[in-house]
Amino acid sequence: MQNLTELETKWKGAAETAGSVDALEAIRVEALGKKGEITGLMKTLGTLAPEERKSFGQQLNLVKDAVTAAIETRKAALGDAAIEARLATEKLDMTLPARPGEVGRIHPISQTIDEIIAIFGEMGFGVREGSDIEDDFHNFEALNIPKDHPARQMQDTFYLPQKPDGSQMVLRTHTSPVQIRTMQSEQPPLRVICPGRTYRVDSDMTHSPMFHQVEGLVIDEKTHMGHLKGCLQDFCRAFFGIDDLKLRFRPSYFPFTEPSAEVDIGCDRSGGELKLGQGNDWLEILGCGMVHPKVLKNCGLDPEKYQGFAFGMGIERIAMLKYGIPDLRTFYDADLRWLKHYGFLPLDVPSVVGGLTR
Ligand code: 2NL
Repeated sequence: MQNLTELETKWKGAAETAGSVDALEAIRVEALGKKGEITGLMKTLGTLAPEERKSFGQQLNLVKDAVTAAIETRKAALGDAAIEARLATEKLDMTLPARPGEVGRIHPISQTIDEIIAIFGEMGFGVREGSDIEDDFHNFEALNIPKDHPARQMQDTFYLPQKPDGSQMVLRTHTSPVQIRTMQSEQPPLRVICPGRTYRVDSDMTHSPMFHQVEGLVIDEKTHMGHLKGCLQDFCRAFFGIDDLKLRFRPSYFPFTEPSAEVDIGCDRSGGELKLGQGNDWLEILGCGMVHPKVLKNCGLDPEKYQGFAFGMGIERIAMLKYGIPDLRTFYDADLRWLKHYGFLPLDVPSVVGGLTR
């Protein structure tokens, strides 16, 4: 069995001597991230005999708490020092004119959102936006996500401090609350897409605690799965600019849709690089389904009269695929050289007529 004292000493030592916020974050991921050493040991608890599991589990939790505390302490110290250093050295004169010949760039996330809006706009969809801070009802309850659902756990959702009545607001974990509010305040027929920022407690190479999503919602009296398939097929073909792109609808599960499906697009991985629209492989790009009758009811719509479909996708992911951006984390670095390479000129306004791709 692992020597837990050594484990604690090792990671506390690493945290206390970390030389930068980045180095400290790397240590956190190695120790406590989804694939971290301590997290790995947590996962082995299930294989132990009950007696052993209890005592080892308790000790391991103490180690986890101690390492977490050491990281937090070091983070505070490094953070203060880093801010002081930046304040002392970085002064920007915001009144200076732009350099002649230099043009600002549109961030690939903004460009991708504008492209999605242009495609769905052409199909008759409107755009709705909401607040990043939501209540439990609009983010979870109305969506038929039960109280004990894993998505609600502290590890997945950012909770705001408790209010006097005991309730807690959350940073929205998807843009669905915007659609819930649309169903509550507008009458069908509805055709809307909801792009925006979303938040989950997750940070590693392929996950950012803040990311972007777009969700879509269509509600009418006779809207069916055929409309869903046609709509998403037209979208994918227009977005990736591939007229004969193949789609596969794979049965899946979401609490808010029934039936539910995940959509894969055809791709080729044989040559070591990924080619969309060729070959015999599949790549998952979005989730969808027919809005659950309970969700309609929760929004005050009569499920006997109305039905419809919804879908959701991650914007970073489809932007990376379309524009060949290899690393998720670079989206948020505000690196001007990166922006000059991957960014778009202000006059590159997406429109379906002009063709969306450059
Ligand atoms: C995914 C899957 C999905 C929805 C989102 C939705 C919203 C309402 C009612 C019913 Cl208000 N459904 N949204 C439905 C299916 C899938 O997202 O993979 N997103 C990244």
